[in-house]
This record gives sequence, C-alpha cells and structure tokens, in this order.
Amino acid sequence: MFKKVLIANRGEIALRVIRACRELGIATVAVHSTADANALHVRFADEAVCIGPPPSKESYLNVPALLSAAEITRADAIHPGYGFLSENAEFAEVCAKCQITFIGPKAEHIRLMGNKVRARDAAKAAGLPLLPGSPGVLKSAEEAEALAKDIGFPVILKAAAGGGGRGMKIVREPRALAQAFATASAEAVNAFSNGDMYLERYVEKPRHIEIQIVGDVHGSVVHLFERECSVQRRHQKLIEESPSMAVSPELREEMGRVSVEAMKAIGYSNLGTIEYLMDEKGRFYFMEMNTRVQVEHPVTEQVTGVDLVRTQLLLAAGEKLPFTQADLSIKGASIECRVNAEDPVTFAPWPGKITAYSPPGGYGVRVDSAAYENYTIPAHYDSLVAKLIVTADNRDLAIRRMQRALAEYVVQGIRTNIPFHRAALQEESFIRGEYDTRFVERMHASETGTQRLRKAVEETP
Ligand code: MV4
Repeated sequence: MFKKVLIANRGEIALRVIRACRELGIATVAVHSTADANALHVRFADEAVCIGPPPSKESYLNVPALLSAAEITRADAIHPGYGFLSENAEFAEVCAKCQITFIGPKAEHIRLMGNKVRARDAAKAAGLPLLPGSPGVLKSAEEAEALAKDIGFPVILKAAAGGGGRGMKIVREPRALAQAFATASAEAVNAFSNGDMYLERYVEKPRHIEIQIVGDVHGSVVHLFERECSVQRRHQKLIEESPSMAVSPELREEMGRVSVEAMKAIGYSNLGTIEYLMDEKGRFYFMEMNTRVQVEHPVTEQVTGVDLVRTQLLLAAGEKLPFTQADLSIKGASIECRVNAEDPVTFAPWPGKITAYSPPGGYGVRVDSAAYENYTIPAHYDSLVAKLIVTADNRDLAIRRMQRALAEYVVQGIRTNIPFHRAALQEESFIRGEYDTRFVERMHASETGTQRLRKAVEETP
C-alpha cells in the first residue's frame, strides 16, 4: 500500500480523500493556492504545500508545481479528485514517468474517453447501445446532411473534444444543418483547438442515468448499479439519487451487465461511470464515460455500503476487488442535494464569508463539506458549499428526511440554493419519480414552482 498520498485538489473532495487515506493508515499531503491557506483540507492533511496563486491554471492545474510538491514530500501516489487534472491523460502519464502512481485508470483509457468520437466508437465495438449517428468524425457538411436525412430530424451535433454539454448544437430541419455544422465546428476549434464533430439522433426529453463501474488491474469488473442525475441546470447537476425510479430490476441488471462487459472488453481498471441517455420508452444509449470519482459518488456508497474512495486507493495499489457482483445489492434509497453558494432564484454565484454555519445531522444524514463558520468561499473556484446526502429505507422517507435536513441547515452571510432544493423536492414530478432533464426549466416556468421557491426563500434563515 502507499505510504503517502498527495491530493491534487481542494474542498470537500480533498477532505473525502484525506479521510479515506487516514482510515488506511496512509499519510497525506494537501496542496493549496494562496486563496486556500485557511481551507480545511490544509488543516486535515498531515502536511501542506502552497503551489501557487489563486487562479487554478497557476495552482491546482500547475503540473510542475504539483510534481515538485510530491517530490519534496516523498509522496508515492497522487489522487486527483474530480475536475482539475482528474481526466488529463498527459498528467497521468507524467506521474508514471516520475514513479508516482496516478490514482485512477490507465492514461490510455482517460485519453480514449476524452475524445467523444473515439469513445463512441469504442463503446459500440464493446457492445454498448448507441443512438443512430455518424461513424467516426464528420468529414463535411454534405456528409452530415446525408446522414441526418437517413437518421431523421432532430439531430444533435457534438464536438469530439467537448463533453458535459459543451460544444453541442441541436438541428431541427435539413436546411439549418450546413450552417450549424460550420458554426459548431468553428466554435469547437476556438474552445478546444479541435473542430472534429459527430452527429446523433436527438432525444427530446431524456433522463440522465449513469452506471458506476469498478475494476481491478487483474481484469475483474463489477457495477454498483445506477444513479439518476436528471435534475440539472446548464449541465450542472443539482440533485442525484440512487436507485432511479426509471430503472426496473430487469433494466438495472441489463444496464449493469452490458456496462461490465464493455469495461472488461477494453481492460478498464479503477472507478468509472458510464453515462446513458434514457428515452421516454426506457431505452438507453451510451452518451459519455467519466474516468474519475464523481461528485455524486456518495449516493452509491450509501445504498451499496461500498466505500468508493477507499476502494479506489486499494485498486490503484494493485489489490484485487474485495467483492464480487453477487456480494452487491441496493439497500434503501439515497438522495444528494448539491448546496451551492448561489442565488436560489437566478443561480448567480454568491461567494463570500459564511457568518453563521450549522449543518444538519441525525439518522441517515451525511454532509460532505469543507465549509465552517467564518470561512470565506473564494470566488476563484466552483460554488459547491456542501453535498447533503440522506439515506432511508425507501425513497419517500428519503425525500422527507431531505426536507427535514434542508430545514435544519443554517448557512448565513452568503446566498445558497437551499431554497431551490426545498421547492424542488415538493414538485409532484420529483415525488412521483417522473422527471427528466427539463425538470428545472419546467419548475421555473410553472406558477406553483415559483410560488414554492419564493416561500422557501422566505422560510430559509
Ligand atoms: C444528447 C441529448 C439528446 N440527444 N444527445 C448533454 C451533456 C452531454 N453529455 C450530452 N448531452 C445531451 N446529449 C442526444 N443524442 C441531450 C443532452 C442533454 C442532457 C443530457 C444529460 C443531462 C442533461 C442534459 C441537458 C441538456 C441536453
């Protein structure tokens, strides 16, 4: 096992990794920007190294500074968390060159999944279901037009280097396609220095369902069932849950089985998440794969009893999977609300000093956060204040427990989206489990939705 792990991240995920290391008897090194000198991850780690000024490019993304920090502290592994360098294949390679274990999958798989066209082709070859679309990269507007006529409209153009909602364009009629292709490709060159595009049939009201995968370096792979992440705004997830109301036991078995088979086929190891779009008929299609630990991993931990970050560390050290598929099942229901420092109505970021802080607790409540009273949330990074996770025997009780926990939560001095969550969890479509990726849009457009939101703002201290 590793003797010392450097955590190339900040905030709640840095704490999550530090805690897992401590339980394994592994020493930890925190790195931080000058803006994070008072951050909790710095205090929780055994050692801390300042790696640069506030902008991420000069600190948390600064590869030479990170490797120097690892070298001077004699760390033998780096955990990248999520975001930052977690899906950077070059970083994973340079770690290996420096004899430092990158805690994650092979660089080859990070690179493969980072290119959405190659990922799509690999998914198809590995037996995953795809929407009808272009094989490989689109070579011209004419090719796109011919394909779209076969597939039928609407279609969606996506950038090979995009992902997570960046570099996409929906096209609803044949005469709009050539222009859309030119614009989207030019935008992709601008944003990613890669104008490669592909095309798929567009699904109007999809659900976002993802399968958690875990593999060891000896070829064993299992799945840890699904998470539903359809409550999003501008591709930022707000509420995640496991299990999904849209997934029957039979569908769960099938989605899990094909996902595991695909990962075995490509020789994938460590944690991974296969994202699927689900249409109104419950058919599922490969969308993208994430090659990191995800923000929403706790809901899976809560219903399976598997510590995913501990498992990630064990697998990176070469250990065999400590469980088989037959050992795994879902117990109860878990929901996560992402508490962000933002206006609950407009979603405008609202960093600043937390003047009063009292998190909820009690049975079935978990708060993954790096916030504390008098802490100032810097404006340089994401707006996540806390992940509030509840677990219960069934989904109805989980929703009630979440409402109870949200009502207990005191965060003063900044604005948070706690009122948004209180209102969202009152939506009939959420309660029934009949929602899709347009949920937030619909809630904001409805009279009762906005009324509940206003009332929740008033009731939140
Ligand atoms: C789609 C789609 C509909 N049809 N692809 C958004 C994120 C990126 N991973 C892919 N995305 C989508 N791809 C086809 N063929 C709709 C979306 C989409 C979406 C997907 C998941 C969760 C929220 C979303 C919000 C808008 C669009």
